[in-house]
Amino acid sequence: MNLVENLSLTSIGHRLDTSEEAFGELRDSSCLAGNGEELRVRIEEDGYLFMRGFFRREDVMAARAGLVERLAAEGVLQPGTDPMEAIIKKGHDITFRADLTAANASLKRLLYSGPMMEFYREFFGEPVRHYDFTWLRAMGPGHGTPSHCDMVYMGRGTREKLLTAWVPLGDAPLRLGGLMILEGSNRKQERLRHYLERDADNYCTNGRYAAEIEAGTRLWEWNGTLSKDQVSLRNKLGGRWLTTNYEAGDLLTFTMHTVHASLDNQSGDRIRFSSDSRYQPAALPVDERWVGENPPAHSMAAKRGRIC
Ligand SMILES: O=C(O)CCC(=O)C(=O)O
Ligand SMILES: [Fe+2]
Repeated sequence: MNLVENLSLTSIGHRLDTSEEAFGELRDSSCLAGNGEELRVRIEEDGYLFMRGFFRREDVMAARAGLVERLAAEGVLQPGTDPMEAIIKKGHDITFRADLTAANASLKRLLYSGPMMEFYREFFGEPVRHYDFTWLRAMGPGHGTPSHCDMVYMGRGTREKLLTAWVPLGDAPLRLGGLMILEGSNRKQERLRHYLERDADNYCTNGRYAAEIEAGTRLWEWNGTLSKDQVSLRNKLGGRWLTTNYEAGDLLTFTMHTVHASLDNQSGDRIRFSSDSRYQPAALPVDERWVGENPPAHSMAAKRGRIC
C-alpha cells in the first residue's frame, strides 16, 4: 500500500505483513483538538489519539538539538556530519537514554508545560499532573521495542485515567522505526486480563531470580513483554498494526490497555529520538515509581516480593 511503498518492514526481526488487512495508517484526530468530550469518545473507540502537527516544529527541534549536542560531545555521532541528522558513528550502539533529559530545558518545556498540559487538562476535564520520569529513546539501527501494554509498568496508581504520550523528536519515517498501535487492542481487555494484571516489578522471593534481583544485579524476573513476534500476536488478537511516517510536531497518546510496539530502525545509520511521558488527573493516586525528583523507576525500591 501507499504508506509502505517498497519497504520491507520488520519488528524484532520479524517481517510484517503490510497488506491492507494487516497494516494501516493511524487515524488523525487533530481536528478534535480543544474538544475534551469528543477526544474522550474517540479514544474510547480507537485506544489512541494521533494529533498530527500538535507541537510547533521549532519547539521539537530545540529539544532535539539539546539531545544531539550531548551525543556529539560523547563522540557517539559521526564526525563531520550535521548533528541534527543524528548519524551514529560506526561501532556505536544506543537505545534507552533517560539520562539525556536531565539538562534539556526545551524538552521539559515541550512535554510538561503549555499546550501539552492544556491538552490533558482538556481531555480529563480537571486539573492534571504528569509523571516526573521521562522515557527518552535514542534508538540506533536495529531492533525496536517488543509489544506490550504500559499497564504492567505503571499500573500502581490510577489504572483507568492515565495516558502515555509518545512524541517523535524529529521526523521519523517508517524506516526509522516509529511506534505502532494494534488496532482495537484497547477493547480486548478481557482476552488480555492475565497479562494486564501482572506488574513488571513484582517478583517471587522464593523464585530462581530472587537473589539477583535483591542484589541489584538483575533488573526483573519478567520484563513486561507481551510478544516479540508482532505477526503472530496480530494473528491471535486481530486488528491491523497502525503507524505513520511521523513528523516533528506529532503527538500520539494512548491508554494503559492499548497494545503497542515499535518498528525496527532500518535506516542504516540514523538514531530515532522519541520520548514517552505520562499524564493523569492530579487528584488521583499515582504510581510512585515514576514521581519525585529521583523516581525509583525499576530499582529495588520499586520491587514487591512475595512467596509464589
Ligand atoms: O518508542 C518505543 O520504541 C516504545 C515506546 C513505548 O513503549 C511507549 O511510548 O509507551
Ligand atoms: Fe510502552
